[in-house]
Amino acid sequence: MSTPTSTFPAHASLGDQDAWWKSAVVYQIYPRSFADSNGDGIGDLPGIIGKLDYLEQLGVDVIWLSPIYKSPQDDNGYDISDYQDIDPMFGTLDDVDRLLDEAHGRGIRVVMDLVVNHTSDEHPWFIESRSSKDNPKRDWYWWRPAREGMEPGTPGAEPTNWSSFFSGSTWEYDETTGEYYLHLFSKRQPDLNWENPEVRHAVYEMMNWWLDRGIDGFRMDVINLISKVLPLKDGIVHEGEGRFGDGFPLFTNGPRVHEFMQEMYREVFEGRDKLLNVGEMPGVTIDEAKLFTDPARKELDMVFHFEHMGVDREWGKFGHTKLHLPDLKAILGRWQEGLEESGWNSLYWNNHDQPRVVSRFGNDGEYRVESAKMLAAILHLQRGTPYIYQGEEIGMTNMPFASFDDFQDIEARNYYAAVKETPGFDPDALLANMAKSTRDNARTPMQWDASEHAGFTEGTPWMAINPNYRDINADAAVADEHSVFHFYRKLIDLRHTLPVVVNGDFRMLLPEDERIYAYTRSLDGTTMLVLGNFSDDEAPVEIDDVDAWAASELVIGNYPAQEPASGITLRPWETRVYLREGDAG
Ligand code: TEU
Ligand code: CA
Repeated sequence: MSTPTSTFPAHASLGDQDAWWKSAVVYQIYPRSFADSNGDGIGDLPGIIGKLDYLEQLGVDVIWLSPIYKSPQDDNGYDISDYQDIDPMFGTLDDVDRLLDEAHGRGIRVVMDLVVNHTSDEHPWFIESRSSKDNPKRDWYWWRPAREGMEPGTPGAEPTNWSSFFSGSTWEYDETTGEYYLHLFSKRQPDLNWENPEVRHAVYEMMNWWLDRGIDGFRMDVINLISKVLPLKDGIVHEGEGRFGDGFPLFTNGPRVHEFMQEMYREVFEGRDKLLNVGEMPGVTIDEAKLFTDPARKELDMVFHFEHMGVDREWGKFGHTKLHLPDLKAILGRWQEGLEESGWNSLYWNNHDQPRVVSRFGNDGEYRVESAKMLAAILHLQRGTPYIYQGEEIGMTNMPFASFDDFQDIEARNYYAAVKETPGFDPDALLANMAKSTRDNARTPMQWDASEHAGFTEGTPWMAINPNYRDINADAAVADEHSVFHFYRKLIDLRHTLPVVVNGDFRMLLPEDERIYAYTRSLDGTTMLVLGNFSDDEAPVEIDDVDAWAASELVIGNYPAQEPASGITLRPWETRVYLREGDAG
């Protein structure tokens, strides 16, 4: 196997070579829906290799692969039964080696998804653990007897009253040994017991095996859930939650999580360089994120928080409300300010768990292209590392789901099964809400061209393809110099070439404006003004010395430049990015 010498670009903006990821852009691939090379309707590794030229043209520096390991696919691969082998549906370890060579040869690093809060129930570790109470691996998972005085297997007999992310209890009764095991997610995703040093060291050994194979880091799935408050106890029961209590505070950012992360660093990352390690952290706060990402603490490089992913939700995942822009600005502004001194932000609108941002926060009809570009500019020019989710760069939209049967995701299917029997259940209202926020929106196949099945597969796609693929596809985008794709390419280039984008101080403007998102970045006497109109209306930008800004250099925009009579009035979904010398703004 020829290993091309890797030519990782050292971008102009870098101060600290080890923090190369400060000027990098990451592209997330959901392999099952990215590109199918063998006609079985499921994306695979050879399919990804075939698209590396496209990703190189886009200009991304890293690809993050959602799990490709052996898995029964209960949660589309986030239920792993062998951490050191590839599920045949995606390919082989040789395919991984080829992907690494081909990506590295193009200056693109490869980060793998690490899912170690839980395994699949088909993992050999769990099969042993569940086999008997005195099996040596019994304590690799969380086993507990039924609640005192309760009949095992009956509702309420679970050891704690926690509810799962995927509905129902977090405990599954196992007849074999008459005890329950813990699963924060599906019952086929038993939680590993990180209190057990044998578990931790088995995980570190596997991580080292992957890094020795040549990968460039990890995206760590729900890594802030690995430490639970002991002893395990009930959560507070909130109004409307039925018999379930809120376990979230008892398993999120737990008492030993930093100890475990620092141990992981010592056992795995010490002495290695040029890696990118990002922790996915539901419920992480700014104060916690400062601890996780402070370089002096040797834990992680950055984290994904979820605060802005709840901004348009009244209650839970499927209770959608309209975006109130000041709320979004308050959240993202706080995170910019909170991590300015030490630590680092991840910047994202999309991933495989979230609906498509142009449908969620933009206008995916009349102003789909303008709003997709505006959203991209607002995100990418903040301080942090931007993440692009497959299809976001061509403005892919939510899917027009028409029935509960259209949902394939376990989160949506379990939720529907749990609520459809409740009194007053309104199927039409729930379907409308679920269609807007189900994770399925992110998992429809990538739209490559206008041919049958959007060029994703020669076979029958595992999931229906968005019918708008004839107009919205990568081929058309690459061919159109005014497309969302080329706008993303220019934003990525700005991050690679303008130090103010990487290291500039952030300042939010117009926090209360309900249509305009405005902020500045400033560094060494250069100031950048980033503007976005989150509305279908024209909107004036009422900031200090607006005329001076209007007369300054327009670095990027999504409308033809217009000569200002005076001031700045943004057109519907317009973004403008100005650059000035001098500490303006
Ligand atoms: O997601 C963690 C997580 O919290 C999500 O389930 C999120 O809360 C929810 O999807 C928001 O609607 C990670 C993975 O990204 C997700 O795909 C997995 O299902 C989950 O962990 C379990 O591994
Ligand atoms: Ca395939």
